[in-house]
Amino acid sequence: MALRASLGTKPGLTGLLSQLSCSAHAAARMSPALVAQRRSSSTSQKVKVDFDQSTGVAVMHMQSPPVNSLSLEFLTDVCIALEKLEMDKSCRGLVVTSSQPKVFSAGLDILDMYGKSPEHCAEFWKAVQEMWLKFYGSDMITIAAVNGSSPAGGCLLSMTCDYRIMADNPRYSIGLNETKLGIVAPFWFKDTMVNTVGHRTTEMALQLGLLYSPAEALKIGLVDQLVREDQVLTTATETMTKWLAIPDHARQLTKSMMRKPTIDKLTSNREADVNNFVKFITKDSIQKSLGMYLEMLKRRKA
Ligand code: CO8
Repeated sequence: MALRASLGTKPGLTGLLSQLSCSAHAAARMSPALVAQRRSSSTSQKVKVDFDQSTGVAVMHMQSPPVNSLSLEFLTDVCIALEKLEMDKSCRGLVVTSSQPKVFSAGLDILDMYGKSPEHCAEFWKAVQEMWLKFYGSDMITIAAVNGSSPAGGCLLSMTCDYRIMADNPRYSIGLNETKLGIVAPFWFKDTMVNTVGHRTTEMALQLGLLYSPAEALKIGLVDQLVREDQVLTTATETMTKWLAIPDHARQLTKSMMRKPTIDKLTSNREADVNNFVKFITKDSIQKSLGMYLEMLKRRKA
């Protein structure tokens, strides 16, 4: 406890075992003036974070136009923002949402995997791993406010969260559609989906590269709740209140118990996973598939 106080950081899931007595409640009774002072906002070009210290809840707005595709630069900004929040002991919950119309995130930036050097691909993949490790292993309560389409890496990002609320708009879709691009979701994408919707559903979803409508996603448990589009963020904030009522140490230990084996599988194989990715993605046949997919995206627009 003393260590946590002096460093001003969260204890970390492993450190929690020895710190079961730590305080679980950040919300203090404050005057309105003090409450106003305790709202802070930090912005990189692509990530805006609003943190309300009176509730201990931050909202991360992804604002990387046009479609929040997860480029190396964007992933780096997201990881830095997340790291800062994780280090702040007063931040207990995080809502992740999109500032872009109609899209939560278009997944990994294909341009970071197409026509790039092996060195660049390796750098990029390390950043993808880092994002997943940080979100999936976060001590904070994480809620995805999915206010638009969320294919592939976008779906992965939302699945790393503890709870998913999606806009009930049949034009939106969510899922791991990698096979449709001629690429293969790596084992930790697969594991995250298995942990979310179960083995059989994942097996079909991954092989067929299925993108689900919000109603279908709710049915298979890929998202937890559908609400009207203009209510996604407010519902996320309301839902957060319920999660905040649980003592942090108990919830965090439970989260760790559920997720640690999946996380350990990647952390003990990170380098091999990077090498596999680079070897796979730089193959001529895979590059050709990605090129065709990019063409298809452009044609569809025309
Ligand atoms: N990466 C790069 N650029 C993209 C991406 C992307 N993922 N998605 C869209 N764009 C580009 C489009 O090409 C278009 O560019 P331009 O304006 O230059 O023509 C621009 O963004 C806007 O796109 P749209 O006009 O299509 O926007 P819409 O609002 O109509 O549609 C969608 C938004 C639904 C998100 C649509 O863009 C879409 O379906 N995008 C593709 C999504 C996708 O399939 N992503 C998969 C990425 S791969 C991944 O995340 C996991 C890879 C795991 C690798 C494993 C290897 C071993």
